[in-house]
Amino acid sequence: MTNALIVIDVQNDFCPGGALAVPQGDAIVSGINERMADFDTVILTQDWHPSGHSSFATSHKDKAPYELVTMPYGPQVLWPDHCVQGGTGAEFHEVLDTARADMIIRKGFNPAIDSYSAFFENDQTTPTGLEGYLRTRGITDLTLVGLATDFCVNFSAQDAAKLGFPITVDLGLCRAIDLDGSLEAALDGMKNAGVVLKG
Ligand code: VGL
Ligand code: ZN
Repeated sequence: MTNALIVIDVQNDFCPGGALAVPQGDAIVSGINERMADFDTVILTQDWHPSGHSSFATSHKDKAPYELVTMPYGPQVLWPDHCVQGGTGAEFHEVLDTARADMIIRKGFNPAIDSYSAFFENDQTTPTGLEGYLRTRGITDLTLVGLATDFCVNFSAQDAAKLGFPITVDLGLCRAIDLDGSLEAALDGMKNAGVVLKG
């Protein structure tokens, strides 16, 4: 058995003071660093959008952040501009121990498609390459932590379960955005998908 800790989007824009701040998003960072020692490998994901990305409300006429639109691939929440490639908001939180990571996977770089999941873009078809990385390295067991519980952690966890990986989400090391009941829906969805919820 080879296990991996996958740390989802612990970036400045998702922490207090950032463009899409998750309440207490920074409170999990030192705990995540401590957990790294329990894993064979550590993987970080980095939300990484070009400016003018289609998930930004500013890219849509007469739309405000947190409104829902229909994209060719399905419903999409519109967000404040965040995690713009090369900007400080896209950098990892300064306390995160990035040196322990074997792999950093970027996502959301396709201008036309958002990517909550570390495995597939929001069309649920275009792979990020993470599955191939895990399989070719013989990594079998996954634990997810990070931001945000109800979006990128949720979609990543459900995709991992669909791909057949044993997957645990350590909720004590995650924080949620919680838009209109999205946290409860995410917890139900993960449970139904066979994700083990811890903490
Ligand atoms: C995320 C909204 C937009 C996340 C990323 O990391 O959960 N949420 N982009
Ligand atoms: Zn994003």
